[in-house]
Amino acid sequence: RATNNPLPRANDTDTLALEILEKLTYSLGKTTSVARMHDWMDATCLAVRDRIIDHWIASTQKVTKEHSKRVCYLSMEFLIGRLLRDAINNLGLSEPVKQALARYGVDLDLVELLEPDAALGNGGLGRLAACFMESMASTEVPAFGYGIRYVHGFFRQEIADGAQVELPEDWLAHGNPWEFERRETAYEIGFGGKVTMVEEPGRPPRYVWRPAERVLAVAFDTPIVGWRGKHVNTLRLWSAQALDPILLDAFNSGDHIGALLESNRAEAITRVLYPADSHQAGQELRLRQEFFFSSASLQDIVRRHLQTYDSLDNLADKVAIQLNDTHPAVSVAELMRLLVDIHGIEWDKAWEITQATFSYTNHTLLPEALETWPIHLFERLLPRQMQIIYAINADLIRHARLDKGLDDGQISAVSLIDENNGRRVRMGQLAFAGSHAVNGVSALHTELMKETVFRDLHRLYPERIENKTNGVTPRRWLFECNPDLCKLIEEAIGPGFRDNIELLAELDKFADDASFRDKFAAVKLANKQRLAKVVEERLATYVDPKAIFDIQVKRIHEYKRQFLNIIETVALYDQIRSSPHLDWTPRVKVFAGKAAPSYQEAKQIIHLINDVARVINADPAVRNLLKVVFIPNYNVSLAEIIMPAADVSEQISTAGLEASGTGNMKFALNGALTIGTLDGANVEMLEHIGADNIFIFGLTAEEVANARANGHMGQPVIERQPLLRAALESIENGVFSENDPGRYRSLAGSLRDRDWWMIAADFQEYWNTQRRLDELWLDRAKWNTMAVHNTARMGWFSSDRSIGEYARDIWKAGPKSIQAIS
Ligand code: 26W
Repeated sequence: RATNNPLPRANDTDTLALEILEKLTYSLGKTTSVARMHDWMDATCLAVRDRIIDHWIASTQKVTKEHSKRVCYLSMEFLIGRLLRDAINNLGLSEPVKQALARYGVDLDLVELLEPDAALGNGGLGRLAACFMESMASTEVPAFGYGIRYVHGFFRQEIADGAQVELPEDWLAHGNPWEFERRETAYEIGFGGKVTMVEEPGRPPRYVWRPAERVLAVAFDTPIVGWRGKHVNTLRLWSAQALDPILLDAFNSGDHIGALLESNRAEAITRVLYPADSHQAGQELRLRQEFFFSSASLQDIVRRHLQTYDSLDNLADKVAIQLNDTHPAVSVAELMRLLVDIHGIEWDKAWEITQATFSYTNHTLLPEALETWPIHLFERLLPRQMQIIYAINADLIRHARLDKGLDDGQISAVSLIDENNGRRVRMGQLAFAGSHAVNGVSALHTELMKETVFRDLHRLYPERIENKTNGVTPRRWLFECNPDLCKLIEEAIGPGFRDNIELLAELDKFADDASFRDKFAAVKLANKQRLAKVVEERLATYVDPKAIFDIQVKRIHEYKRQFLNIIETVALYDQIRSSPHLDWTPRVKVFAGKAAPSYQEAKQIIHLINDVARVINADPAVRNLLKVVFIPNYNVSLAEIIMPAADVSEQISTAGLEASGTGNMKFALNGALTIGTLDGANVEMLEHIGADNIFIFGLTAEEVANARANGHMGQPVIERQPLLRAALESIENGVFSENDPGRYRSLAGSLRDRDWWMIAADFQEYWNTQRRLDELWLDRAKWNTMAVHNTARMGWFSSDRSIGEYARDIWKAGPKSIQAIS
């Protein structure tokens, strides 16, 4: 029997030590005596990779043989982080690899730190895609992730004199041990040019697109291994290359620079990730990126399908394509082009296939983040896709008017073309129209989708919108980042939770067991000590691990309200100074996160946090009762240290604005208590964890909408609240920015004005809730009981559960056991 699958390898230390040595010798050309730490890192990755490949080949063969339906997850972002620990842990090799390296005097923990952190994403949406990839592998859903192989991922952040500085990120500089270049898997991607109609006797007219420009999309594959190595999926990222890398004519005639221009222009498409996660950049290059990876992925999907089946009629039975937000929404038009223009399928039939194949996830309702493209740009870059969008729109409008009786106003609301802002293509409506299922990412967000951005489309297609609440992978966000807690959990309830995370619920009964609680608290303290060490190393600031670690880490955005947090910090500082005799609970306020480079208000908030930190940390009057730290360059690897070290998790967005949040889940899973608003998935966390174990405050989404509609202003509220008033005055009078006293005048002014983010409106309740936490800290047994309840009740927020629901309700793919979940 021909198979390239070797016998299963032994998982003992001897075997691994030998394999790592072989990689060092024959793949890297180094001996143990000259090997540097990065050589050990490469050798370890390569040795572990071989074992993944064994499983990868087996998984691929099984899926092919069984003709299983595949999920294709199209995402402009995959915020992966490091992969070595994930791979070692999922393959059950943690101990043998550690021991094997120890034989050469090498520490696995230090080796892991040398792997670059793959930051091919901005924040929540990209990290969700990465968690989903891991969960699809772990739950054996056959899947391809499709995205872009950015040369430069999300920028590196430094803080200089309190302000954010952006530096280029260069994760590929020393090669990437996980990826395989597939030079044979390459597709031509066109841009611009003309569309002509070809008429042949006896046949309907055909449209032929002749692009003015073509670039090549080349596949790079990374295997994603699931829990216990049961299944391995592929993350396929596209890299742009010039079709003709150097123009030989120009080269030969001596124009050496000109000869390379084309390859530069082509390769620019995948050079850099756009660093804005809340504002549409509107740049032509961005639209090129979107079409580039959409078209490459669809050509790949269609080609692979036709390798097995002789027709595209059954495409939707064999592939489900998930659109991760609207970034790949042009796929709807591109698949129609492939089906109709290239494969000669009749329009209505093609539309049926398209709708049955696609589904779309919305991740934000913020109007400024909804993608629209000017018609003239779209038309110039993608002339045929523009025609197809017009045709889809005509069908949609005809249906709305004739079958559903919509009036002109309602028609203009559902139209794929926005006529009110200089004619633009609405990517959200396009994704909605082209999909059989559309989902939000938390219960609240899904309801708001129905009432706001998709109100009219929802009325037209009331069955289409459904909810799929986000989740996070417990492998990375509990097992790998908090091994000591897992050991403790296993001692209490046995190892079953590692295969079925909902079994964490059995931990609930240990919440009142004093000896368990103490051990739980001891693990938390050790994790806080580890974070304190990082803070000391990076900021030269001492923080006391015995104080409350109160942490807010996420992208910096006005709606996420880091500003509210820092105002409360300033108010607390004032109170400690004016009443030093009171019994204040020591607190460390930790912040981290990046601002989009062009988002001035967010950058000001970072500056303010750093200014406040400098003043408070240097003031002997607060006697270490309060410390403020902003840790630069927040990324996945830093999050893995932070999540296990939190006592308090700040999830304080203006209600109705945070679609779900996933950091909230990581914190609570690791035993932090949440202070948060009734927003996104916080609402469902409240339901699972129970009102006694979470600290909810503030206006509801409905109250926010009403306040805004009724012309809410901050000033009258500020007048009534002395704490807020004093804190705001000190910020706007330059107490924290003596060299530039006016620096925060406009930031503070925005609160006095319409207070759009309801910071003044929510301040007093936020303050009161923080003081309840202070008080609770004094009863440590009670605090720890609540912390245990948090960990015990967070199992439902596993991305395995999210993926199970997508598989069952939307994709109709994956193992029968998953599709049968209740
Ligand atoms: C066009 C610019 C742009 C780029 C990215 C606009 C919007 C985005 C993302 C959709 C923003 C994002 O990451 N949203 C977050 O998605 C997470 C995963 O569902 C949610 O948990 C967060 O609440 C949501 O803000």
